[in-house]
Amino acid sequence: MTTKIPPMHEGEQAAQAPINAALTPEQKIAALREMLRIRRFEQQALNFYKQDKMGGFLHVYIGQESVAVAAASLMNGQDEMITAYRDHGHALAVGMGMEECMAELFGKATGCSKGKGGSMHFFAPDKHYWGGHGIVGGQIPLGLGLAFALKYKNIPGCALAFLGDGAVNQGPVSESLNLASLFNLPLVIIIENNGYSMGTSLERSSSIKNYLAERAEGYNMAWDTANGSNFYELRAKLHHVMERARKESKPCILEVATYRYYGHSIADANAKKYRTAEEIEAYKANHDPITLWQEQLLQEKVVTEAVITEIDDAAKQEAAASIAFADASPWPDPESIFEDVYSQIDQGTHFFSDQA
Ligand SMILES: Cc1ncc(C[n+]2csc(CCOP(=O)(O)OP(=O)(O)O)c2C)c(N)n1
Ligand SMILES: [Mg+2]
Repeated sequence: MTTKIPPMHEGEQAAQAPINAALTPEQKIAALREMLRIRRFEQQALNFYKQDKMGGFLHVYIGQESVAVAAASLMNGQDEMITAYRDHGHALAVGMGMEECMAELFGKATGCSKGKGGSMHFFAPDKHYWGGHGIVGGQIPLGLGLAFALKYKNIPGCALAFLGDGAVNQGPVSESLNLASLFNLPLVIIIENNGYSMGTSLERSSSIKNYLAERAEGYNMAWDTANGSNFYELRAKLHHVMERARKESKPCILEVATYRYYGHSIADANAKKYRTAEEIEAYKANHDPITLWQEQLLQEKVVTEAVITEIDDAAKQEAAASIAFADASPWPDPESIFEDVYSQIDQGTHFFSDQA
């Protein structure tokens, strides 16, 4: 039995999908703005990481921005999102501010996790964003829990759980797939397949026939694939599986083909050893999601080159201002290390039930 979701709205056709045809010029520009904001934010972050302004690791999302932006653009106030440690793009896409995010990278008290989480632990439950997790695949059982809670509380939303191509092979991911299908949970699993897990290529880490998402069949679950460089296709496919999860309470896997331009983390000493400079350059030249979206909007006459420059300049300025904010912010009080260990106790709020 095959459970692949029937191919629809692929490539060229995707622009005509109702969810895309309904987009206003402002919404299309907003998507471009979000992608540029993420890129400019992370370019500043990696510069200052290299200047020793941050502790721990820094995993940048540059090259993958379209995925988080497309998903966030479809969230309806009742959907939830969770991801791994490559979490800055998702955070900005759901509406977190650059200042609180940059301050978190600097380890400052004004950061979104009060300077105690760093790059891998951006959180904003009030924006339905549940982080930011460093244990590979560990966010998938948590995403399953979000989906279970939605169903249990009769909330007609879906849980979006992102993971990488390497994380797919973790045991808890298999356990989660089984339970999601067995309990018919509204879980949308999005594999951001960027071809590598640290320095290991997909071919060397995963035993597959064609696609990682095909593993869904072993759990009697639907699956599909999407081109991460095509914003319209991403939105059409995501919308389809999100609606199915919300309305029919059915899980699925959507595998997105994407690519990261930098090393696994900025401290990745092997960054230049496991793939060629030509491979990276070819991807940037032919598949960059921001360039392609810009070209699409120019072609549709939604923007001019001057408007793109204006939006990009604003994103650069906002990112630079967030550096100044983070640098000037105070360090956390050492005593605060004991606070915020348990969300309900320390904050007195349980966002999830509040927002039902
Ligand atoms: C349980 C566990 N094992 C190993 C690691 C070390 N580790 C961190 S990221 C990573 C690779 C994951 O790659 P992928 O899932 O493809 O995500 P990407 O970094 O490409 O976004 C590994 C092995 C970890 N953090 N947790
Ligand atoms: Mg990967």
